[in-house]
Amino acid sequence: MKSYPIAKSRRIRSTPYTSRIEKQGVTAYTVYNHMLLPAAFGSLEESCDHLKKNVQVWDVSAERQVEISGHDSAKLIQLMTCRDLSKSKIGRCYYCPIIDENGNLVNDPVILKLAEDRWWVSIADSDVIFFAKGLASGNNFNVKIFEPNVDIIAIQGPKSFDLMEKIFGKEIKELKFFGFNYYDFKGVKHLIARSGWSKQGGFEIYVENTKSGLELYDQLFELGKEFNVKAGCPNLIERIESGLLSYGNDFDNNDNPFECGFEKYVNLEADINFLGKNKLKKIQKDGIKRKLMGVQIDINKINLTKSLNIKDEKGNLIGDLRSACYSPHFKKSIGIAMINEPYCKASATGLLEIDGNSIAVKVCDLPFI
Ligand code: THG
Repeated sequence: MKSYPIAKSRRIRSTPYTSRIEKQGVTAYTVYNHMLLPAAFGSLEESCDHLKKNVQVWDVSAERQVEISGHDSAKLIQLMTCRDLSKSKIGRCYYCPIIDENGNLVNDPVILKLAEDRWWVSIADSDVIFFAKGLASGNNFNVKIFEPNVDIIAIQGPKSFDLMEKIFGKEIKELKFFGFNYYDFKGVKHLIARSGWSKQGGFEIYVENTKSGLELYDQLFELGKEFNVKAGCPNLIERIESGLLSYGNDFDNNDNPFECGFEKYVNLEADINFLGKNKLKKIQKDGIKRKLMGVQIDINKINLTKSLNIKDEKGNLIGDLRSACYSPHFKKSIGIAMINEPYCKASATGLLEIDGNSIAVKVCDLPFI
């Protein structure tokens, strides 16, 4: 497929690291939260293999923060998510579905509790800031909402622990999954969380001091030589194999959290107030009619640019394929699809039309690995 360059402009924001990753060989961008997000550094298969064995440094500045602070901030945060945050702790990250008045998904951020009255909502690709501002003004909440100057660098892969120890000392290895704390780099404190959009382990550095962050970025590559460090980015193959879902690709504002397998983050029994709570109670009572499932696809190359219909042998629609890639691990193509009842169970089969050919599809559970 022929590819076309993105015409850069002020509207498609660069990051502090853009000039660096361009020197390091970024070969494709996507746009995420109106900002450049690297999508490839050469072959996705080679990058996936490298990520599983070594360490990569990712410019994920596009994971923007919505800062919500002030007297009613905890109330507003809870109003936005169906996950019970009443017992949440400072220094912890929480993966939280954001839900609208219909019980549908608006975003799936990581929420960081910085203080009892100060939060960062680390968003996926939708304009959560306007949703938050609308709710705050409609409810006369006493809050301040803005996008702070925070640009995340992710350090991912099995050797990320040794690399981070070299820079921040051995305390960094004691950080628990989805915990965060502040660590010193040459006299500047950086918020570092044990998190990241891969299942290979690692950290995310929420850089507020850009100058120090750029120095840190260069240091990671300097000290990372012995660990075979490379520039990378969220990897399509690794994230599909791991079942990490992508807002806008696998699900969007037409889908509810039960359909997307988020039920463990839906707390309908808790004594909390959130948007869409009654709608979600009804959806739970009535039961869902479709579900996000894994699919194995009988083809050795696939590049989705839109969702594709999956049909039964009679031509009836049974679902739509929303993400897909060739997986060297499984030696076949795999994908994430919204599958209708009664086909949304492992081992159901269907057909996909690709370039005029009919391709066999087999439904399976998520995650693949
Ligand atoms: N890190 C930060 N911000 C982000 C992302 C991130 N914003 C955008 C996007 N990614 C949000 N989506 C996700 C999806 C999955 C996870 C994190 C963010 C994730 N899930 C773990 C899992 O599924 O195993 C853990 C979830 C849990 O606590 O149970 O990490 O990556 N800063």
